[in-house]
Amino acid sequence: MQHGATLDEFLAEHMASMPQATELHGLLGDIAKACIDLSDLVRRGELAGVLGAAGQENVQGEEQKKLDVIANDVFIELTEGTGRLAGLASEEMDNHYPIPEQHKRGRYLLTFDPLDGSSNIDVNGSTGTIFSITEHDKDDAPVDADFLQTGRQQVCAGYCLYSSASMLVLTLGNGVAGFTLDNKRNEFVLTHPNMSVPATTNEFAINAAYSEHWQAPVKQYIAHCVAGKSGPIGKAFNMRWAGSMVGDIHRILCRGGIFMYPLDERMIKDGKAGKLRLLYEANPMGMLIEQAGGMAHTGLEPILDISPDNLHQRVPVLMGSKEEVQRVVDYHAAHT
Ligand code: P6P
Repeated sequence: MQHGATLDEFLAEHMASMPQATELHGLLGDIAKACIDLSDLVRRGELAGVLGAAGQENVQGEEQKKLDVIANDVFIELTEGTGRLAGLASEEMDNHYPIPEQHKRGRYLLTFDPLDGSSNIDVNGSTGTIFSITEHDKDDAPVDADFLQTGRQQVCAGYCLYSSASMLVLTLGNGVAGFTLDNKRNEFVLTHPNMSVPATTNEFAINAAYSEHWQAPVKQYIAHCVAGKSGPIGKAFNMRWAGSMVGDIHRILCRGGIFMYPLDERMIKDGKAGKLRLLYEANPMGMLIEQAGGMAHTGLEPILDISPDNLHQRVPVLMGSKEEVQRVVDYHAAHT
């Protein structure tokens, strides 16, 4: 498929041989529409009156931004009545959102983080929407447990990055494609047909403010990175931390890197298994990274193999260039 094709044209060609293509193609069109609406709101910021706190907390106990709530509502409004979804679940809702009685239920479950990195929104930093699509192959309405599928069961995963350009990046299980929003046409246009993560890198992404809490394998790895050419890894490293997983993962899909949000002693004390959520952050991003030739791991197991316990389960996250992720996995093995 050539540069400049629209998302619609790309999906028509790539999904021609897929079963239920029409419904999934339509759902991706709905998601694209929601992302275009959000991109406009993010870009207009204060002019649209969407900055600042919403004055309430979400199920994670995190302060919600106005745009967290607005983004969640935009996705519900644009998808609940299309007959393509059996249900939705998101970071912003305690339980799943059932399709209202008056609407036909469809085949797919949409699990999403409506506005990832929302702490960046008031300072004009990168933010994004992350989405994961699985199937609900039962006649009855789904319950929360029906969303608890492994990352390997995703039929589609993607994100929309709201940054200097807005980009939709997705995988249907056969490679990763990136589309740039043409604001003049309000269309996503194919600009990155085959995104792939370089196997090697010299760039790591981690919030180094928490280094005192890291466990031994992570402390050892970062120490080896900053030891530079004379250190055990034998090369000088650079560091980036976007404060939004979408921003960091997009950079890694473009030029390589290793993204780390590991388990640390603070989390263990708080009874948490990590910071990032499995169903709507680690799984969709893990599918994209693996489809792009990278590696997605907790340090102890591949992320996509995890059987979820609950909608908002947290996991440690290491993902990106295979050589460095494997190195950190080896450091974990050496410490067990
Ligand atoms: P910290 C955003 O809140 C998020 O969930 C990810 O998008 C991002 O990578 C991470 O948390 C940032 O966490 O602790 O650096 O603010």
